[in-house]
Formats: sequence, C-alpha cells, structure tokens
Amino acid sequence: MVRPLPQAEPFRIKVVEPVNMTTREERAKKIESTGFNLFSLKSTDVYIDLLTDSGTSAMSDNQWAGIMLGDEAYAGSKNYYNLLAAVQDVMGFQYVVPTHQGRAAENLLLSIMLREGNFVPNNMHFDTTKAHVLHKSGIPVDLVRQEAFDPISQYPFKGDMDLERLEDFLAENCERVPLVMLTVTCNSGGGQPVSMANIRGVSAIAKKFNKPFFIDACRFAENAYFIKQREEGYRDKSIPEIVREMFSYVDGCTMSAKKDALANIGGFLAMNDVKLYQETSGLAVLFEGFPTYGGLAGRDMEAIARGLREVVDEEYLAYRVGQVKYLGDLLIKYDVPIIEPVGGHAVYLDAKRFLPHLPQWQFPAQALGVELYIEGGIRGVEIGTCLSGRHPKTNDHDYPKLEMLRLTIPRRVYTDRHMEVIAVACANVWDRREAITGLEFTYEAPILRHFTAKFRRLGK
Ligand code: P61
Repeated sequence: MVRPLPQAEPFRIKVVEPVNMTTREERAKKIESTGFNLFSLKSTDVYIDLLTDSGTSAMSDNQWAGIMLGDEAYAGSKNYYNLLAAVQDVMGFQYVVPTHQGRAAENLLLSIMLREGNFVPNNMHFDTTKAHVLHKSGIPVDLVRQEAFDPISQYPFKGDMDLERLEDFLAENCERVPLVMLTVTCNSGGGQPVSMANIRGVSAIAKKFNKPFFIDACRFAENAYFIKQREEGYRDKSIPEIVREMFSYVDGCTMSAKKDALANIGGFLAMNDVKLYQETSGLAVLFEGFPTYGGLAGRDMEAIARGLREVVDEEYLAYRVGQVKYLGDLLIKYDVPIIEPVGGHAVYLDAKRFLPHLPQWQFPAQALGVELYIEGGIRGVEIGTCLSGRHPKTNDHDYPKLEMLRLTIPRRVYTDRHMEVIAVACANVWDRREAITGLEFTYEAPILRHFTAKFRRLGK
C-alpha cells in the first residue's frame, strides 16, 4: 500500500518573529485595563493573533526582493506599471487606481457613483463598505441567500446572492440603484464562497437593468479555489483561468491588497471604463495621491504586483484553505459550535450557540473573545452586535442574524501546532461556558464603534 503523503506547507520558513508568552493572570489584568476591547491590546501581549488576515501575511522572498526594487518616483513609477500589468494579467481589468488600502478604493468608487438616498445591493456588506455607503447618505442592502444565516447548513456557496430578490429589488428600485456589488468571499457571512454561476447570474441581472457590477475582490483567489473544489465543471480548470472568468463578468473591483495580494499594505480600484477611471483617478489626487502611486511607496506597489501573481498558485491555496479547515475540523471534534462549512480565511465561532444564556444586547461574541484571550493569549475579533453598529432609523443596535467570534488565520504565518493550541483553548472555554457573563458599554463612538468601544462586565 502506498500511503498518501500528508499535505504540508509549500514553503520553508526563513525569518521568524519571537512572540511573548504571558500568564493567565497577566492577561486577565491587561484585558480588563483595555475596557475589554481586543483592539486596544498591544500586539506584544498577544500569543496567537487572529484579529485579522489583513496586512498580516508573511511575504515571500520574491516579494521582499521586489521591495528593494521600489522606486521613489512621484509620477510614472515603474512599480505602478508592474502593478498595472499584474492586474491586467491576473484579473483582466484595463485601468488601475492604487489606493492606500481597500476602504480607500471603496471611497473613490462610491463617492463618484452614489447620490443621497441611493441603494447599494450586495450579498453582504463588510463594515467598511457599509460605512462608506452610509457616509455618502446611501442605503446598504444585503441580499445574500437565506442559507447564509443557518450556521449548520452545508450549502457549498453560502456567499451567493439571492438572484430572485436582487431582480425584484432592481425592478422596484431601479432609479435609485447606481451599481451592484458582490463580496467574494463573503466576510460578514463566515468567509463563505460565491459560485461562478452566481457571479454570472448577478452579472446578467445587472446588465438587464443597465447597472455597473463591481466585485469586492479582497479574497478572490480563495474564492476561486472553492469554485474549483466545489462547482461542477471547474475541477479541471486552473486557478488563473477561474479567476479570469470570475472577473470577465464584472465592470471592475475594489481590492484590499492586504488580503489576497499577500501584501502588508495597499489596495486598488480596477475597472474597464475609461470615463470612470478618469473620474476616480481625479478624485484619488485629493484623497490618496498622484494616480501612479495612490498613497503607496513604489516598494509597496511592487509587493502587491508580485503577491497577485503568487496568490493564484494552487498549491499555496490548497495549503491555505486546508489550514483553516484543519482548525475547523478540530473544533468540530471538540463539539465547539462553529459556522459550517468552514470558510476560506477564518473559522467563525457561533456565539449564539456557544453562549445561549447571553442575549445579543450583552455582546456574547465580544464576551467570548475576552475569555479566549484570557484562556490562551489568543485574539479573535467580534463579528456581531458591536461591529454591526446602530440602525440609522431606530438607533437601536442593528442586531445581526449571526453573532460570531472570528478566528482569522494570517497567511503563511502560523503552523498547524498553533491551530492545535487554538482548538484546545476554545475547548477549555467551551467547558466553562455557563460561568461566562455578558458585557455592556461604558463608551461607544458614533462610527465604527468596535475599534474604540469600552465595556464592563455584567453580573450574573
Ligand atoms: C478584516 F475589524 N477587512 O476582515 P481595508 N472589504 C472586505 C474586507 O474584509 C475589508 C475591506 C473591504 C478586514 C480589516 C478590517 O472593522 C474592521 O484594506 C470584504 O482594511 O481598508 C477589510 O479593506 C477593507 C478589520 C476592517 C476590522 C474593518 O479583518
């Protein structure tokens, strides 16, 4: 019998960053002193940092080498042209406006397109997109399929837009919809993928109503990998082919290069329409910088250009998505409730099932995040009531259907041993779940409140 070799990292580790170990008592004090806000911890007080996969990737030797080739040209940087060529080759768009990060691309696109009272349909808005729509007096509308809200539904593409609802919505509100968006993978819904059939379907509907269609492409390569694994007709296609097909159905994309471009900073807006390029690059001068650097140093654009070409490597993606699944499978083994199937960049703990005794107004996912930090020095991020903010009309908490603690895995950073530590720490918190109490605000900022909120513990 020939044993199949286990799948391991398709790279060697060349540089390491030592991390601090802390005691449980120290961590309990530190988190209390921040007002129970995980964003306020110092990174040196965290052992395994799962706050985000954004800007936290380990860059490759090729990317670091590219950093040395960064030029400092204000205009016409060679690195901009390398970035443009990478976007044209990998994604197929004609024009690129570099930006300092993803939300800046959202700002440019939505500032040009949105008028007061306009709707933006999306499968599910991520918080920065939602905040930009609201900031421009627009109304974000989430039209994801219902399966997305069932944490144990095994539907393979829980990020899909509900096409029927999109079509009805456009038929009713056509005048007030300037563009249609789709977030791949769907971060607010558990990192769940969107199928090619759905991208094609959204594109057809957008065309029918003559609306531009933009993808929020932060995690486009992970999405392509799921299409290859799960969708009929794609098993024998290469990842670059799948990526090109995904983008062939859209007019452009917003991109945070801090995710699937494997870079530590940066983003861009890409599109095919020259008029939109002229308008958005003009606005970029005001908010980002000259359109051939967009708030980035040449070296950062070079790292993005190289990362975009690297990320579509299938072996890398098999390792990447495989590691996230490894953690998910361990948690399932320990009976810890998670959103299933496991997404592309993170495992999401289901706080409603984890802490059923805490109502949403007591921020159960945040309370869970605090306990996991105390237990193992592990920092997750709340994707729940605090992040969701207040409803613009009622001013009550805008309670999300899913209340989650996201354990976001940085790319190429942690080993499977780290995944085992995380799983055991979660299992220990699960065992003492009944003793966990809720939280209430002592400070709340008006926008993106989760970054600075302060809480106190409620009694039993
Ligand atoms: C994240 F706590 N995501 O998931 P920028 N679209 C999508 C994103 O996931 C995204 C952006 C646009 C982050 C970072 C983050 O409250 C938070 O480059 C689908 O971060 O501007 C970012 O890209 C924006 C974490 C953002 C947060 C906002 O961890």
